[in-house]
Amino acid sequence: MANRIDIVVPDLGDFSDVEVIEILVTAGDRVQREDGLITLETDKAAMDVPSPENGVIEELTVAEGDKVSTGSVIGKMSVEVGDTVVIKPAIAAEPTGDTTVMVTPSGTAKKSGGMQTLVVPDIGDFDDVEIIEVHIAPGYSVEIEDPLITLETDKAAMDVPAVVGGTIDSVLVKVGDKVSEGASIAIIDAVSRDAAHEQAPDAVPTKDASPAPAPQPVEQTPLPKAALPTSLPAINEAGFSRAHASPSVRKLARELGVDLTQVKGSGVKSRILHEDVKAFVKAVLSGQSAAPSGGLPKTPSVDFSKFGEIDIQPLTRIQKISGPRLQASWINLPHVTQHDEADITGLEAKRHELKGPAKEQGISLTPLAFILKACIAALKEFPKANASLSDDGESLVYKKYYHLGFAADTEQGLMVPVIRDADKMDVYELATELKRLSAAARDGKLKANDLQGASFTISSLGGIGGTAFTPIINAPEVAILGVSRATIQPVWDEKRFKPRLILPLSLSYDHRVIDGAYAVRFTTYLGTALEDVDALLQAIP
Ligand code: CAO
Repeated sequence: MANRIDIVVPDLGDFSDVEVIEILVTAGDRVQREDGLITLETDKAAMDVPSPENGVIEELTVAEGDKVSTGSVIGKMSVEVGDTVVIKPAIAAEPTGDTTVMVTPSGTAKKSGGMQTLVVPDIGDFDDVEIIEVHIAPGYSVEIEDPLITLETDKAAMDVPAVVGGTIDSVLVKVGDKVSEGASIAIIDAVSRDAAHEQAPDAVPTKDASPAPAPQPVEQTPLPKAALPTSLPAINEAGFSRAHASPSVRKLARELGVDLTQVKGSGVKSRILHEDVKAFVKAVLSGQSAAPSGGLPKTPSVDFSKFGEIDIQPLTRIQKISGPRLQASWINLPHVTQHDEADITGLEAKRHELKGPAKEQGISLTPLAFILKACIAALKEFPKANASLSDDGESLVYKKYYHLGFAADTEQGLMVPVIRDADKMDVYELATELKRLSAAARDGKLKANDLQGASFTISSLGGIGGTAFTPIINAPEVAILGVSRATIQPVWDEKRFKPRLILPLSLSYDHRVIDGAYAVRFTTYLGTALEDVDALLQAIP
């Protein structure tokens, strides 16, 4: 037996006469409690009205463009007896979980740009609302309306978007903080609104808006057409959170495994609608649309709690961004790793001599500064290692600059700051830059520019240990040098074994660009350069 009940718009807080912008269900649809039924939008918010119960929609009495307020009847549904048939007119009484409110504050940006504080806008009746997600970090580029943080009360989750575009200078909140209207979220180095308008006249962010700068400057290279799979690409978490879509569309996309950054929105202001998500899935499955990555067999999904106690910790934002990029490089580039060794006995003797005086000047002279210097020499001799493949894969782009990235281990995850024009620096300057950038990485103070434009990368695990490893190339670069811990080894000098300090080197290279002979010539040259410490110490060539 079924009961027929009215579907009523719950408490909308201060809003009334709110426009219906999307109808999410039709008569005959079976829905679960909290499924979105219609989407409403005010000048400050987009919100889904959730189903009050499990049941079947009998009719909807509203259409897109209609205006509704708290208590408006929007349709009827039949609810199975046995289910609680209690309609709670106030959303306040019922946690909705799925009700996301996109709050668009009415704040304005200073015309001239400059440092500005981003604050929590009017969020209706809510106070002391918990931050459940922080979408930004120092150095991130944001566009107007990009989400900064997500707040959650017992009745709603809401994104707080940027009112001005620019580069985040510092973030003043963290997950778990409680905030109210007017609380400071972040300091932004704003671009002027005029400038933003020049790029996007209606100031509406599009899905093509430039994403936040990545901690690793790795571009995702599409698979060749012939290899395109007919399954869905992996979700790009960074882009997903920026997509212009209502909560129920996001939920649908999550359920179907659709990456919203790949979907073209056909709604108002390019909003992604349910139909867009469904059309995208159909197109991919029918092979009409090319999924840019993915299509790989999935690893098994395991309920670990069946085997013992577990603790689930969310990935950091940096891990969420760098993970797919590392995977893209690993999948798209044919990696080969050349292992080699360099005798750095002389280099270390000299470094120990210079270390003390350098320290007095505040310079920490580690072996890495010398390795960077030797790499510059090797890159000049073997320019393919400093090149990239062109987008069409038909030519090589040789770079006349030497911007060296180096992997830095931080609490938030792996970051790759870039030493610009490293060829113009001596070992002391390189050591100074290493220290400055690795400290900035660990303190979350890197600027977008510090993370971009590397032409070659070094990943040194020498301070920690290890004998060899296979670093993943920071695509679109074509090579990366891994450095492990130097150890004393017996070396035969035709008469006897001598104790020498041997540094393990591991050069991963893109085999489309560099072949084995070129790679081993590179590492041999690098080893020779590391043995000639006096040449490395010479002033800038
Ligand atoms: N062999 C032996 N000792 C080494 C060495 C090597 N290859 N490299 C560094 N050391 C020594 C240094 O000399 C220093 O000792 P002293 O103070 O006595 O001179 C000590 O180890 C610590 O060095 P460091 O790690 O603090 O400094 P660094 O300049 O070598 O490295 C940085 C800086 C940022 C690269 C490093 O701190 C770091 O984060 N490394 C991890 C990189 C990483 O995670 N790579 C993996 C990427 S893939 O997941």
